[in-house]
Amino acid sequence: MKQIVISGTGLFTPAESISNAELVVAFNGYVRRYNEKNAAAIERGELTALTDSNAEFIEKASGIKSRYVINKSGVLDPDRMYPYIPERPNDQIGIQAEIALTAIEQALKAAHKKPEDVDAVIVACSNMQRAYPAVSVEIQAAMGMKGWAYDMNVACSSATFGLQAAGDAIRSGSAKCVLMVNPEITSAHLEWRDRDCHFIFGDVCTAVIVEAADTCTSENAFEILGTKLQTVFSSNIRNNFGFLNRCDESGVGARDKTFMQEGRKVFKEVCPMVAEQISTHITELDIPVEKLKRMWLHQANLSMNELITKRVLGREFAREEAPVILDTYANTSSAGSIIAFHLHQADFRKGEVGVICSFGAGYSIGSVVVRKR
Ligand code: CO8
Repeated sequence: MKQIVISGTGLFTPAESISNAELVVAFNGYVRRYNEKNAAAIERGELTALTDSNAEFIEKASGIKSRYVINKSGVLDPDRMYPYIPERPNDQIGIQAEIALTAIEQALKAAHKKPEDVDAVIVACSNMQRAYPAVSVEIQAAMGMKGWAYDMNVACSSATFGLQAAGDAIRSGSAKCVLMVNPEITSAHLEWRDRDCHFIFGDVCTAVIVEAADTCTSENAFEILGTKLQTVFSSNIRNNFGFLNRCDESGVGARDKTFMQEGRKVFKEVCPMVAEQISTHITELDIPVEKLKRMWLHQANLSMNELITKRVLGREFAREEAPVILDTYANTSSAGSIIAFHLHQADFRKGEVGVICSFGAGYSIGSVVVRKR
């Protein structure tokens, strides 16, 4: 079977970042205003008073210290609590395609490829800015790439599912060199006014070049030894925003039209599934766990990643065995495991093995076992 490789990765990080302390000041400002405005209804028991958030709680519960965002001022305005991202005319590049360009250029450079070498583009992320045309087709045009492009969404697992799709396309002969890109503007679909989740997400874009080993000229490539995907339906992470919304006016703008989750349940149900999947996957590939140098895990929660890593390795572990980028980037949905891979792979020597693993809404889990060439 044709050997598939990851020959380059890239990362775009927005210029603006919000610390937990800044976020909590804005959130608590919103809470004060809400409670003052609704004092009479709260007094009558018709509404529940909102409770302050807390920066220490956020770091302790999640491991997140700050997050990058496309726009900080809108999020931190207690009268707004959403980013300002102005609509653009149709003859200008869209914001989601635009944030992809820097990451793509880095990935192409690392892979020693030019735009004309790429013949397929897959945009894999948890939300697209419009129904159509596909963001991937816009990116393809902006980069001057040929071939075909499509968008796909498997929430936080989009990138690992995208890597499998890219490998399959190359193996089947429908493409030679695939660009897989994850432009995540999570700030636009996070409910910044909900204390339970307002701290979770950040914006970013990652890009990956996938090709056959025989066309690869990058000195820093990883062979994909195997991909394994799993989905099990659950509504514990859910967002009901969609094209049918206007067909029932009663639900327009309701809380369920942005990100919602039962965080505790997700934690309890997903951790064992992820550990089991990684262990099974490496066993199927005849890789003893002692040979696993690194796990580039989805970045949703620090304790979650510690639990999964301990279960897979069966022992205490050093931080570099499961690197954390969550502290500065927060949860960037599909991009998290790819950021970890991009930033923490320079020390890999030929033959060393690691696993990229993502998990999230669906539920969905994807693992991609790689070996340094
Ligand atoms: N400040 C202070 N206290 C708080 C706050 C806050 N901000 N929030 C909650 N509390 C309080 C609660 O009221 C509760 O108090 P009490 O015990 O008195 O009732 C206490 O803290 C504990 O609350 P929780 O049980 O909710 O807190 P946890 O310890 O479970 O931590 C987490 C919450 C951090 C959310 C945790 O459950 C978690 O990380 N779970 C895993 C979640 C996860 O992995 N989700 C994956 C989602 S990502 C994905 O799939 C992509 C979706 C698509 C992208 C969407 C982009 C927007």
